[in-house]
Amino acid sequence: MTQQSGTHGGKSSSSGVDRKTFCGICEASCGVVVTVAGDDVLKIRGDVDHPNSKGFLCPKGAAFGAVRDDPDRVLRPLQRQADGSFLPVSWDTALDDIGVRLRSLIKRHGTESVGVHLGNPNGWNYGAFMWLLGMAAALKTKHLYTASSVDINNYWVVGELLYGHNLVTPFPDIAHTKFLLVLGANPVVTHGSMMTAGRVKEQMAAIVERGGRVVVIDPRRSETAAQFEWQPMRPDGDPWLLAGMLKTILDEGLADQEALRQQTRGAASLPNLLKDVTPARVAAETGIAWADVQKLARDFAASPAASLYGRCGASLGPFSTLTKYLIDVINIATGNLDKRGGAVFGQPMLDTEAFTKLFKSNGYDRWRTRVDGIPEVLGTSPLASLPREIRTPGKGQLRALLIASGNIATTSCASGDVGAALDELELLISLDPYLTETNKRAHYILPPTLWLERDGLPIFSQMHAGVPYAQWAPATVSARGEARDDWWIIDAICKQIGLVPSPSKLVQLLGKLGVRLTPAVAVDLFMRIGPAGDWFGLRKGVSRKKLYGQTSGVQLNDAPAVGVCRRRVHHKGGLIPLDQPMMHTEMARMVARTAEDDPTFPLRLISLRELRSQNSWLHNVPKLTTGDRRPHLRIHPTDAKPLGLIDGQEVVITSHWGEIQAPVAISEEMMPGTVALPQGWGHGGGWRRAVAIGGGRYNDLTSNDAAEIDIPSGNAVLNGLRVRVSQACIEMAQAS
Ligand SMILES: Nc1nc2c(c(=O)[nH]1)N[C@H]1C(S)=C(S)[C@@H](COP(=O)(O)OP(=O)(O)OC[C@H]3O[C@@H](n4cnc5c(=O)[nH]c(N)nc54)[C@H](O)[C@@H]3O)O[C@H]1N2
Ligand SMILES: Nc1nc2c(c(=O)[nH]1)N[C@H]1C(S)=C(S)[C@@H](COP(=O)(O)OP(=O)(O)OC[C@H]3O[C@@H](n4cnc5c(=O)[nH]c(N)nc54)[C@H](O)[C@@H]3O)O[C@H]1N2
Ligand code: SF4
Ligand SMILES: [Mo]
Repeated sequence: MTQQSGTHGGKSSSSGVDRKTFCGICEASCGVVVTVAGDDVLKIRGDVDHPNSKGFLCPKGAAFGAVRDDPDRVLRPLQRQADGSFLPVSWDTALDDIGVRLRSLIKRHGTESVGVHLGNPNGWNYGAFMWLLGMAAALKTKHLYTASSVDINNYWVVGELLYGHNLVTPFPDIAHTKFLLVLGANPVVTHGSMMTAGRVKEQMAAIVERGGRVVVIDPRRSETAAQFEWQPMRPDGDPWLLAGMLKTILDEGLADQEALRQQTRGAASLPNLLKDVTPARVAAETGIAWADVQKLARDFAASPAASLYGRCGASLGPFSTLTKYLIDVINIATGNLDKRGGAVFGQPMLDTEAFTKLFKSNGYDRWRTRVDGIPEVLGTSPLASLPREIRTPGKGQLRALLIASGNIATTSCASGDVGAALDELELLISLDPYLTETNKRAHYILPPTLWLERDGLPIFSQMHAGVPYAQWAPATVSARGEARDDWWIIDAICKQIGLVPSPSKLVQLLGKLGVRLTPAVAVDLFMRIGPAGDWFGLRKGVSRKKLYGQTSGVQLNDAPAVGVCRRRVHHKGGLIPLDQPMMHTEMARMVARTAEDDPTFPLRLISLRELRSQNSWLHNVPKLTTGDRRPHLRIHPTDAKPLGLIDGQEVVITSHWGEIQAPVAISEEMMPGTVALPQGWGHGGGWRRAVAIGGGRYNDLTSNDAAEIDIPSGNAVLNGLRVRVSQACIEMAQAS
């Protein structure tokens, strides 16, 4: 089989040829123009013709040529030796040996002993995404893990509960809103998550310019909070704040009864849900005066077009499903769902909801995990359970794992435990361009192409695009070394064990008869019969061929359609069922939980994302790692002073579960009592610059205890950790 590639009619410029695609690093999926000479990437700049990003580019996208040409990049399959070192081997040797090992393992323990993990970069790698899910389906394994369980499982659960499909996730119509309420998100740095809004900083500034407001609720005066109205709040105060706001809206008759009648059923249950939410408790849990909570609720309800938006800060606490439920209920109850300038439904080029429904991949709690009994979400198990699934004997014990673009020994909760558990696997295969702290434990590291080197379709970003658009661009440069598209590698591994990676019985059968689809053909077929498709020439619409000819993308609409709620809700009658027994249970659990201060762990730790980093990677790029890039612990002067800390001093951070070191940065950007540390650092393996930078690994402080996660969704708790901070030298002296 050959790798997929396409012709790319680029414009010549004096020093090379310009080719268009989109940046495959984060959800913004900015359109880019890549200047190529021969096979060299000379320059990457923003594409002014892109319907969403309109020429924007951040430092990460601009520097990506250095990742492609990184001297530390893995360019041949690597096989681990007895002494832990790696030797390059041929593809045939690697694949044949993987085949032998997998066949033996499956013979002894069945296909359910083999697992698959999808890390974050699969979101810009549609072929890998489909083939990995297809592989898990063909294996009939419950060991399907994704980065979603340390990120966004709460969204997927609430999507299923409220709208009847995990992937239905309304997002702010930022171009038209008059009031954007941001709960635990920092789009000025992260460029938007579950909200693909090009030039997001400018679009937020425009809200204020047209007389509206942007209010940011965050324990840290983040880069976003610093530019707009900042309301500090204690970590994990989110569900309390929202419950207090909803209570105010209902008690004061501010709810939009007509919207509730038109869009929902079960609204009468809401007062009962909030019966134990008292002003005093809300104020204590959030650190925000009750009068201010009430004012926020009134202002939000009074706005002609408001949207409440929460992301990682509201997704990685102990009650994240309840939090996301309350976010949506407030949007709905104030009449802002499915309204211009409110929270809108996406209008994708590719109907991912129909696609997943066709193969029954969407769903919630259709089964529970073997060891911890956690409900499945979209057919996946949570990363928190992974080490226990590896270690707990019995039928279905996880013995072999294929990880594609995941660095879970850093990014998953209890990262130290994850690393140690991976060592216990009979077979670990990693698809990654680098030798990381995760895959240094692998038996094989297989080199993938990167986004510039493969064709691209923004499969994930298109679901939440502020300006609906379609784009599909061919590869801009050829693969380096012996790198292969991830999907090709997955397909080759599946062939070794006689599987066709697909959830479709028909496709599996065809594959066994020798007709193997490529992801491009499968997606093109589906897209052409979909909402934006050309129905094979029967109407004006998109196809791969057409999009390849317009590599900046095609705008499908000025803004996502509104007034579509009934059609977009998959529940019977198109009504949103607001009465959710599980949310009553969660509320009771939250109310019963006493948040007593623990003097031995007086501070609360939250995660921090940086402009020149992407989760746990891009840390080997010189241009993105100038200056002192060690992760610094941000601490308020009033917390630093009694500890006798001075700026830059090394401290020990201790949680219930671990201990790491970091230099401090004393800053008033923190709310007193709260400290913040960049996540994704503390590298090992063969990315030399990243390893040399060093730094503490945030998730060595987090827990994967089944009681410490968000119970309904299995989402990890990574923010709001109770910690203590002490001077490194004093701690060391005590230890000796
Ligand atoms: N530059 C850059 N961009 C990225 C990434 C990156 O690593 N770097 N990662 C990408 C990924 S995978 C994702 S998911 C998105 C995430 O996108 P965002 O959610 O916008 O990113 P975070 O920086 O995690 O924002 C979380 C905010 O919540 C605050 N916070 C922490 N705890 C709490 C809390 O308990 N309550 C409230 N209200 N706030 C809290 C933090 O201080 C922070 O400002 O970003 C994406 N974009
Ligand atoms: N403490 C704390 N931890 C967090 C978070 C937090 O806010 N705080 N955020 C969480 C979130 S939101 C997320 S999404 C996860 C992200 O965590 P992961 O899913 O682990 O993702 P990344 O760190 O972005 O990248 C993982 C790997 O993908 C590789 N890679 C890049 N491109 C490709 C490619 O095209 N193909 C292949 N095969 N590999 C590729 C990179 O080299 C890297 O090693 O981290 C989570 N962890
Ligand atoms: S914002 Fe995201 S998509 Fe845009 S250039 Fe930066 S990393 Fe790439
Ligand atoms: Mo994420």
